[in-house]
Amino acid sequence: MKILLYNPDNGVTRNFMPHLWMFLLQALTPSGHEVVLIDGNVQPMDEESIARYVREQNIGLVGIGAMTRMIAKAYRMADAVRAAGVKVVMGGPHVTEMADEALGRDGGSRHADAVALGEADETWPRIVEDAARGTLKDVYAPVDDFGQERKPSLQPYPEIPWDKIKLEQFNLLPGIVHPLLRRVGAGWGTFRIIPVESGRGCPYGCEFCTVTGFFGDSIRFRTNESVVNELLLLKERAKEEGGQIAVFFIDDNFAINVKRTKSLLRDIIAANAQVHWVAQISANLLRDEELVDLIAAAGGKWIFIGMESIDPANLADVKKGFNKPGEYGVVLDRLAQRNVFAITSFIFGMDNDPPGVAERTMKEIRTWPAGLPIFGLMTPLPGTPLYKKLEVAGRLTRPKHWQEFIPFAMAHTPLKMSIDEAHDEVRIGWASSYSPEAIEKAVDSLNHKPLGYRISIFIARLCFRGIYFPQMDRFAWLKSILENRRTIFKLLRQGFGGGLHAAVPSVAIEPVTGQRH
Ligand code: B12
Ligand code: SF4
Repeated sequence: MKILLYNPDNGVTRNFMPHLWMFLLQALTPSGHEVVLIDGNVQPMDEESIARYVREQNIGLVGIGAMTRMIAKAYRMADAVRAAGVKVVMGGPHVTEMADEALGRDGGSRHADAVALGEADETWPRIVEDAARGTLKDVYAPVDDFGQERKPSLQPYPEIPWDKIKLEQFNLLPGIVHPLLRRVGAGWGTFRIIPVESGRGCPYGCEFCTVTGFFGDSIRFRTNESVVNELLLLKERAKEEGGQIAVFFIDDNFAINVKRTKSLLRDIIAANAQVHWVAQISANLLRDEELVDLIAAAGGKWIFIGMESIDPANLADVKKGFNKPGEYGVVLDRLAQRNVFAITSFIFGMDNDPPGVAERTMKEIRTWPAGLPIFGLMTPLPGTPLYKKLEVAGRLTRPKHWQEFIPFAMAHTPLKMSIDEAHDEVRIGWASSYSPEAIEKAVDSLNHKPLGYRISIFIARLCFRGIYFPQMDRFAWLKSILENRRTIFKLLRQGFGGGLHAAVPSVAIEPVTGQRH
């Protein structure tokens, strides 16, 4: 049987990284079946083209995975596939919470022939065999013979053949610049970010988060050896291709067990398996100096920190009181001293946020080392304690907000401002962090750092700008480049002043093969 795994586009940004679930399920597919992957963010498709594709390619089963914000598109694509006579199985965090919606048991129309609940590592081979036999069931739950929930242990972990997988669609560098970059320096043909997980689960249970409910509070880790081998495979591929590969450790809290993280980082260093990487770590765990030293030595370049708010009352309200705003600056300085920078994520529209929250937060951010701030709105995702709380209180204004997804729009009324005011706060956060002036300031503030750091912050800011301000086509990119010409000229002047080689960003996109640790 030929199987298509499809991830719909989010309609707002291009994807900078493939989705791990597709590669994982491909690796877990029983032999004898062929699996093709299409990520809609890089290969846009509409209903007609997916229906044509499955017919022309003789696809026997389509698997669709989606987060809540992509689910409306996922359902439309599933409908088109089913209308073409091909079975659809859906999985991922949204349908796990809303299986009845996907199966048409809630009064709406049916979109999926089958739904895989929760982690599908162990159910996927069964789904494929059932589909091949024509005995697909409605629901596949990860349970043992006694009906008890069973979470995959991650030991053993499937080997994802990164050395053979076609990754052309995920090259972040536009084709037009390849020849030029090859002349600038060896190792510049491609640049990709690859998702790698080293563990699953987070016990913290923040009110707005899907993770504790979905992956459970039982934390599971792969063996150090299996992670190290994956990194070595990626490093080897980058070398062979003359390209760049960076890794995104997608674990929700990469340092949730500090002892184990340190041991993994030490093994990465010992095996010379360092590539540049990004990971998500909560601020409280970054108090540990030794951990931060090891992060830097093991290739860590960017740490994503869910700061959420600078107001302790907000944090306590959403059960994230372990975040201590008073120590944010210290933590960020500690990282920056080791040339590791932070993606700092904030949520506006929390119940204790009055108008002016964006400016107050910005004031604080400006005292920190330049990083990448991002701003979102409090969003009640299905299945979260937040959703239930707001539903019970009758505060949901769009209880099924995902059916008509609007980016950066609230689905409930906050307590201390109106919905429109909350939308304004988010706009202010993005506009004042990503205006040409703000970008120039951020780059200038790193004048004491090597040129490569400044270039990498600049490129990253331009890319992150696109999360809020649509930047989907060449014209939008050209406009953005033009607006930021002052900073570009400054960087170029410094680059040529120090020789062209010095202009090559040495941090975010330094050749992974050029070991310097
Ligand atoms: C990496 C990641 C991202 C990446 C996404 C890009 C990418 N290429 O991966 C980035 C950083 C861009 C991102 C952004 C966002 N993310 Co995100 N992200 C994650 C994260 C940390 C890891 C995803 C992952 O790979 N997990 C590991 C794999 C193995 O798990 P999985 O994807 O769930 O797949 C398993 C099962 O779900 C199932 N499965 C999944 N799909 C399918 C399909 C089929 C057919 C089958 C059978 C099974 C199946 O099988 C897999 C193996 O067990 C998750 C949290 C988490 N730990 O999962 C959040 C998570 C998915 N993100 C979330 C959110 C909310 C967002 C944002 C909306 C945040 C924001 N406010 O801006 C944005 C929106 C992104 C967008 N582009 O639209 C939520 C989604 C909740 C929901 N109900 O939708 C999560 C769960 C985190 C959370 N705090 O709740 N994210
Ligand atoms: S620490 Fe992060 S992953 Fe864990 S529950 Fe809170 S928001 Fe979710």
